[in-house]
Amino acid sequence: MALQTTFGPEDVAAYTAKDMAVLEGLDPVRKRPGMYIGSTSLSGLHHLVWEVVDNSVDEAMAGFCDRIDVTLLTDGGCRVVDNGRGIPTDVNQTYKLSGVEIALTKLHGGGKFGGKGYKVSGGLHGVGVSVVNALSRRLIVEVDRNDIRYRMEFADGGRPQTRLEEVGPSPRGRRGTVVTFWPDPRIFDDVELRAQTILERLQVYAFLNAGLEIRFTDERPGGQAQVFKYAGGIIDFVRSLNSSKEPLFKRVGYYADEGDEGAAEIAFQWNTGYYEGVHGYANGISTVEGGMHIEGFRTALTSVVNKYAKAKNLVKDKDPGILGEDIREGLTAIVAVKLREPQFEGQTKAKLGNATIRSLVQRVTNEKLADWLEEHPTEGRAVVMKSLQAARAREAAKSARDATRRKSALEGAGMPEKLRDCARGTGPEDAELFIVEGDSAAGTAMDARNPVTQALLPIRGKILNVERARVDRMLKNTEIQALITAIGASIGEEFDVTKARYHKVCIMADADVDGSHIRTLLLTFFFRQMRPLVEAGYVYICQPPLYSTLVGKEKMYLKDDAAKAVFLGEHPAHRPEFQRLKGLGEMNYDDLGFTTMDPSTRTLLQVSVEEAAKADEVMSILMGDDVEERKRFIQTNAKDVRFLDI
Ligand code: 0RA
Repeated sequence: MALQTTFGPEDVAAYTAKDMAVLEGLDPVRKRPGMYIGSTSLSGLHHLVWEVVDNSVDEAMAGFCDRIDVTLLTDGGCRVVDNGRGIPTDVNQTYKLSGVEIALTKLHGGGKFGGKGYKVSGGLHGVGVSVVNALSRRLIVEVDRNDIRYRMEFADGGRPQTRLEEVGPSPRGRRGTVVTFWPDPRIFDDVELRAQTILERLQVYAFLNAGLEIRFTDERPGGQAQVFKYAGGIIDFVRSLNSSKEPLFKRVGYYADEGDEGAAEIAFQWNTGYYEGVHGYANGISTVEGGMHIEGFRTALTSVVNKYAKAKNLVKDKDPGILGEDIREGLTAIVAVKLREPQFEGQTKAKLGNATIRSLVQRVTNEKLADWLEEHPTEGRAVVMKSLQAARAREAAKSARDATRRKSALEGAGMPEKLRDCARGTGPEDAELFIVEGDSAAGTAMDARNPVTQALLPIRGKILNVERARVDRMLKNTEIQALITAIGASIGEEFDVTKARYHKVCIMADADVDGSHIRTLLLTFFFRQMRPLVEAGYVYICQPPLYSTLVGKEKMYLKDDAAKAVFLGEHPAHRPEFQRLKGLGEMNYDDLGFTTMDPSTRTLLQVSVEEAAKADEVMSILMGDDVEERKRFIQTNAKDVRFLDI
């Protein structure tokens, strides 16, 4: 932050005309606000808050401040109070201005001087509070230093309304700075600060500065108040990010170190999911585009875990090689670095460019992560096992892709032999694929379908069952390969939903436990290998009825027990003669067509991503390596899965 206004004797001596040139007035800021805060829309408006808070956070990072209060006032103002050292109030001999006036009315060219350690930080552009002043219709700064309270007021984009005045004694023992500002409506499209935006940012600041207490109060009508304080810092951050997920192990790993290049602090924990959540920060600023710190972390992580796996004999010769992406599946981590002159690059200036920090993070991770794994063998083993599973799934996906590619190369645009395709007079929008469990059901469905728009792909449920299909094994299954070819849009990262040959892919399985197992398997497969198909809303579940009954001469179908109960409620005089439709194969083609396939009478359930994800979760528990977890799951969900062969 370019708010270095410490004017000790040595600084004054070091000052030259060249340094003076870096200080200018605020006119350029009002002329081109976008240059300083990015925009004059909401993001620019909030930049004012970040700019002020960053200064207080700098004080905290330098070890002089442990509490920051941010308050949104009813009149549209924003107040930031800290208990840091307070902006210097003495007069600088070179400029003949107080430190406060310099900080609030002069632009700093970013030249940082003095200071040991890494107390540089803050403002994305290093612009400082003077920019906030320039873009406010009113601003008041109050400083408590040496038991004296100082005050100075500005208006209309930073014009002093008072001198820096001593307004009385400080409240007992109080030290620090208060900045209150009112954004200028002549600059911003909208001057209403958003509580949620500010809250989220403040929470991150609190996570990144262990022990720092940040209070937020929205005094506007209906506003809320919150306190953030985390003794565990980024350890608590990782725990919170994983709180909605299922951690692979309880402990959150942590290591930190520093060198000439700067300091690095890393916290990590895996969850049982498949996403990578590695978040980088440089001097408290989020680097969503990544950068050198993230590169260093990834490189070392891959090497450390591979070395560990070999050293502990956790991988066998036949196992696939573990890549970085395999290790990062389900990893939640915070990589926070501090350095002297962060270079922010990239589209949104959110990528850290300093190459020295890459070697720092890499070296620290190589040493300390290796130590951590040595000290935590249970966790280390879990990480290697999860990475191996990811590697297997990745390799299986690749060979499945290759196999389908080879096939289509050999057979032209050849479709699987089992597929009973539709005539597809129109495009894929109207084409439907029914994945049918069992040969006899497929026979009935052949008679019931509309051959112009409805295709059939019979699947033998048994095969999937027997193989206890984990996704990697599933991909080797010929039926699944037929499915991939039939849909025609590849899988995994190469999946291209615009190539899908059907815009309705309907899973048709019996309404019993086996049927539910196959549904779960297929949903897992779609979720992991064809997610855009689910996201597009192209995946459906057929709802074949469980019962039929006669009302007079007319046959009625009832989906399930609930539907039966409703029916009995509505027909109290009905003689309880219900036919239980055991399987799809037992229905005649009329019934199947009417209840399940005919668009004008059927019930189809569209699958949401959440549902597919849920299926995937159930699957990973049922098929995973954790026997204890599987037992627990089966006990708590006994009603649904007790007949499953596991
Ligand atoms: C320059 C030098 C010193 C502190 C600050 C600026 C400072 C600025 C802000 C803005 C909001 N809160 C702040 N707190 C401190 C160091 C002063 C010293 O050496 O005593």
